[in-house]
Amino acid sequence: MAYDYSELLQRVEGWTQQAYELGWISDISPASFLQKEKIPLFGNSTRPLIVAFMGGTGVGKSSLLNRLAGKPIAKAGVARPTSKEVTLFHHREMTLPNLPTTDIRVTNHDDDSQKNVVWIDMPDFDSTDAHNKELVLSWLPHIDVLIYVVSPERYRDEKAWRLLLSEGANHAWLFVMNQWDRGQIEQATDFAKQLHFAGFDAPLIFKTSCIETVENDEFLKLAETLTSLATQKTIEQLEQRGEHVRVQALQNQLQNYLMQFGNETALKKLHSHWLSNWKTTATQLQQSFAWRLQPLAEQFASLSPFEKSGDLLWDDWAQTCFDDALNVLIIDAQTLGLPTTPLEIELLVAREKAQKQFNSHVELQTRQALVQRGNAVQRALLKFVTVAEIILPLAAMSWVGFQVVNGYYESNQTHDHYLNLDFAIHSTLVCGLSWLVPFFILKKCQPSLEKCALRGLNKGISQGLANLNHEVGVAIERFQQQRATQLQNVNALLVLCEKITSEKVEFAPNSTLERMLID
Ligand SMILES: Nc1nc2c(ncn2[C@@H]2O[C@H](COP(=O)(O)OP(=O)(O)OP(=O)(O)O)[C@@H](O)[C@H]2O)c(=O)[nH]1
Ligand SMILES: [Mg+2]
Repeated sequence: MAYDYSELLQRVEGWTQQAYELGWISDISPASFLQKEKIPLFGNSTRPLIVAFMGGTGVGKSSLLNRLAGKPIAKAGVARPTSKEVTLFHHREMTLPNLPTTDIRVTNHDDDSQKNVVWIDMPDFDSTDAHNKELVLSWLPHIDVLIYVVSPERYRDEKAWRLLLSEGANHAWLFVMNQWDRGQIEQATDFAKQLHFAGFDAPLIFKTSCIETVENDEFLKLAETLTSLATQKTIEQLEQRGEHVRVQALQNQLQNYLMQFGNETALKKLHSHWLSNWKTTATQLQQSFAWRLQPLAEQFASLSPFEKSGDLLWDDWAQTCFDDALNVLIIDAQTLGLPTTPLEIELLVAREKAQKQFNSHVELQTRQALVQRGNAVQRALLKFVTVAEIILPLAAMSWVGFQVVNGYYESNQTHDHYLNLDFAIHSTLVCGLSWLVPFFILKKCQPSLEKCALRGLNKGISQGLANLNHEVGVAIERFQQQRATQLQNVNALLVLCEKITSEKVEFAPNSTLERMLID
């Protein structure tokens, strides 16, 4: 075999576990293929053919095994159901190390012609006793050939029929119409038709009677057919086919998972739906914050400390509003056919950190606005005016000083009169104005602490909301990446499945074995 089946199962189990933990699959035991996996009854590689009588209660399964044994080894009777345990009948030299200890009865024989067959009588499948059904289901994975026993009156048994359809490909099948002593040929023909409908082209049906000898009793033929099949080659072929069937079931299951992971278009739609929903939510939040801005700005301006984070803008109402938007996103994902649990897990961080992150953005921006008052233009102008407040009076005074010195010098030369009253008034005015004008501009243009806080709050709100949107975007992106990884993992498993099933198991057309199998 190109790839080891048990290795594949191990890998599938590993993947199933982690995919379940991350919420990509919803059930820890969805892999029916893993549940059905055999715990081998035999320690060594060569093993006998395992054959079991299965069917509704009272059709004569135990009676058939007793007939084969030549003595009453299994309980047969009129009580319904009679058998409540599994009866094994095999050669004395055979050892079955891994047998379950409860509900089992073992009888040995010395017939060497039956050395390679283990016969099993199972309880009825359609039982009113749930324990019987469980017992049958737990033994099914070990069975190579299922002998489906019916009676002429009860060959249309619904439950057993459903089992046949669901388990069909997992085993080889033989059919027995027991109680043939009261059977009609039409009933056997109708049964054959029914099997044909189920997928058996030429089913092997044996008519038997365990009570009285009837004409055409085919019990010996049945025993011989099974004994002839008990070769290592057939057992290996059946085993390999069984594995193929289980791998195919596994492939179907994995394909199912792939479908549950949704598609790329859905992912793109999810993001664009979020963006348009977020616009509405952000506007709603912004409007809801408006009435609290003024008192909050006043509190910031008064520089009184905040006692709790709820004192800032993000309150319970805002959180509910944000949660609602995220819930809509999850419902959207569900509608678009995407798995919701991993998305919910990713969104949890954004959900839980919303208040802290939003409030810290608002606080930081407000604090910065209080430190750096006004906008860039205002700040440049204020700087300029502050400088002017110093430079202009100095310049004016220097100019006046120069005029005084110059006037004095010129009056000495020309013996003209020295600086007059006008000069004194004008120079006082120039000096005064050169100081007063920048002083008033500075006073008028300097924004109040309250105004700055308000501006910081507004900026913080915008940044906080943008940050929330960014966080959700990141969560969607992580969800997208995780999905890609899961897809990769499942596809890798599918390739391994393909490797196993590519090796075909061929059966000779129309051979006994081929007639016992359906796809
Ligand atoms: N007429 C007739 N009766 C049979 C035949 N085989 C079995 N019986 C009777 O059918 C009844 C049920 O037989 P069992 O062998 O206990 O049937 P079973 O399928 O094992 O039933 P459960 O253990 O309840 O599942 C018994 O009374 C048998 O004597 C048969 O070939 N012909
Ligand atoms: Mg029985």
